[in-house]
Amino acid sequence: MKIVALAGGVGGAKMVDGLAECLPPSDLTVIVNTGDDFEHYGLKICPDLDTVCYTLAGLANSETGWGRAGESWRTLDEIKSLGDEAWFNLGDLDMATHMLRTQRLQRGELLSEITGDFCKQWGITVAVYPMSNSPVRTFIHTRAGRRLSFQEYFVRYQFKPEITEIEFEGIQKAQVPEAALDAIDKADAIIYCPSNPFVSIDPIIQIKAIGESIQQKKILAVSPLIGEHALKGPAAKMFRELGEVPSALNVAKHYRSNLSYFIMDNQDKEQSKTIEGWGIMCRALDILMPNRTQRKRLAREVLTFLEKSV
Ligand code: FO1
Repeated sequence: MKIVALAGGVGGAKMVDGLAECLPPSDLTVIVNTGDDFEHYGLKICPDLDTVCYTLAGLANSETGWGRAGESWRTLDEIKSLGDEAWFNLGDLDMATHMLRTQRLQRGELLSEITGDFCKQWGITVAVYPMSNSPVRTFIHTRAGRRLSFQEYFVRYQFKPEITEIEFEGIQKAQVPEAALDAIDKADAIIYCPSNPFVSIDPIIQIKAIGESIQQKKILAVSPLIGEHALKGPAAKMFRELGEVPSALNVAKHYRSNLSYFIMDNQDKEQSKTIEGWGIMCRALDILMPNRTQRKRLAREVLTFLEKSV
């Protein structure tokens, strides 16, 4: 079964890792959010691409989910001793990725090409694409009237500021890699990974070329919430601040227009009746993925559900 997985953040990377354990490489394509990307110390940083690739390559820091395992912080410590606030934690190993990527982008290479080369070097056989080769930047508008880059909001201010609006700068001019659109065209199903609906999945599906091409496809979403809580990050808080109760039901409602299947946690099973009333087939599973075995287990259950339904 050919799958295209849309992913961002740590939850998305875990789901992708599980799917990569269950599918032959030729049957899995990953399209990753680049709205979190930003320039820092003159380096182009692509956190979600790196989180997905480090996870697939078994290089990721297992405590945080992002950055590298066995990381050292000598350069960042030196940056601090030179008086910089150093609010974004860039490790020495991670710095190599950003330096080389930045140099190659400045030479005019495409982000998708660079990512493909890095995947080869990291022994990743699954196809991983950025959602756009041109910049798409997520900005968070806050109640205090500020327009924060995603990383400033998420890391510098620990997603404390109250959100009033989310903006995807550059999304109208997004250039989706041809191979990513081709993979959607050939896919049997699309999986929205358990990532933040507002700042990880929306930036991908709101790109016109992607939104239109997935319309013809069977789409399954995995809830990033259990009860009223996000497994990680600001998803639940964003629901509240944007006027919705954080719930599996409201995640399904958020994606409703073209969703065929929805996976929620066992804890939220009683919400499936309402969601199935919208014509969306539901399955309640244990959606926690604390380790690689559980990632594979959940991915297998999701694929079995799809195979029986598509
Ligand atoms: N997340 C943090 O909460 N604190 C950090 O200092 C931090 C640094 C960082 C460096 C590289 C990278 O690829 C990711 C990093 N992240 C950090 C995660 C990043 O903010 C992602 O955008 C989130 O995982 C959400 O997608």
